Amino acid sequence: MTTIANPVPEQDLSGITGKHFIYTYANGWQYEMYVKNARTIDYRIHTGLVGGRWVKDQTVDLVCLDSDVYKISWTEPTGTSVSVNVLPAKRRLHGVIFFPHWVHQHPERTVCFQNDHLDQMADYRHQGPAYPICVVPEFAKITFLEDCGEDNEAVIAAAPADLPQGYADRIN
Ligand code: FER
Repeated sequence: MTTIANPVPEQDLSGITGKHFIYTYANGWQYEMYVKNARTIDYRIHTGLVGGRWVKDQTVDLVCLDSDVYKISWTEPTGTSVSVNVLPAKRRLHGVIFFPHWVHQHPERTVCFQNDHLDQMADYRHQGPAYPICVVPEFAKITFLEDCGEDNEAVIAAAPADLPQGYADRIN
């Protein structure tokens, strides 16, 4: 039971840590996420405004809201902020992406393996402009889901363009 003094429900993250999933938002954008551990995700963006972008070791806030309901939130080095609700068993996801104005104007600047360009991203973020923020709230269907265990560096280890043919189209 939660109370005013203790509003935090039981935090069992074992249903999300180690999970690797591919999902398509209602606007057609296809994303892939690996929840490497309770503090860290790796991801690839297959299609959409910043398709081709990929990132390892993004620090996140991960919580359990209820059984089979998780929320993952973070701010990117670019200044883009994301909050994603994930319901793995229901294969349902809802993401809200908050793009700074400069990313919306010049998405191609962020399409890279970000880990190799962190100083460049910090420069762009500083340059801005940040405002107006472009808010993109969308539901998505999880089309592929597997358990890879925690801290597996092989799950997200190549650019979206260098994956085997059909990699992101697998359905299970
Ligand atoms: C997601 C939505 C947005 C996601 C990542 C982003 C891994 C990142 C966007 C960006 O940095 O431009 O569902 O999952």
